[in-house]
Amino acid sequence: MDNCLFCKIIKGDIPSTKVYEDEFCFAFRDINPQAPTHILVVPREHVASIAEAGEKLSPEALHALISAIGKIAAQEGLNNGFRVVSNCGPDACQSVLHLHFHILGGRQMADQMA
Ligand code: DGP
Repeated sequence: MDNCLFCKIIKGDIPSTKVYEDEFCFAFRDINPQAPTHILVVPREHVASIAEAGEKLSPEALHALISAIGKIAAQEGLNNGFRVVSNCGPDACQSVLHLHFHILGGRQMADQMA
């Protein structure tokens, strides 16, 4: 999608620190990290959020996204655990309308999720 920030990052039109890519996914470091490790995993295909991912993405792409999260966590040495967050819509403060999973790790997370 032409005016989507994450589509531009996937295409390389906007620079990012890539940590992983495959046929279906792209992952890069968050510009405003909220933990020692903070990575965004996104599908190459534009979908706005997880609310429409099940309908719009192929089973292969959905599987690749979940697999990528595990591979990246291992690659980053998050052996003591990590948190995965996908903000969806205004109530969750989603600011970029291209589905993304935050991988947060490298410190003890708060007990409360929100
Ligand atoms: P969310 O609020 O869940 O939509 O998260 C969007 C995230 O995207 C937020 O943590 C900051 C990150 N972000 C925004 N613009 C850029 C950018 O240009 N580059 C990178 N690497 N991350 C960005």
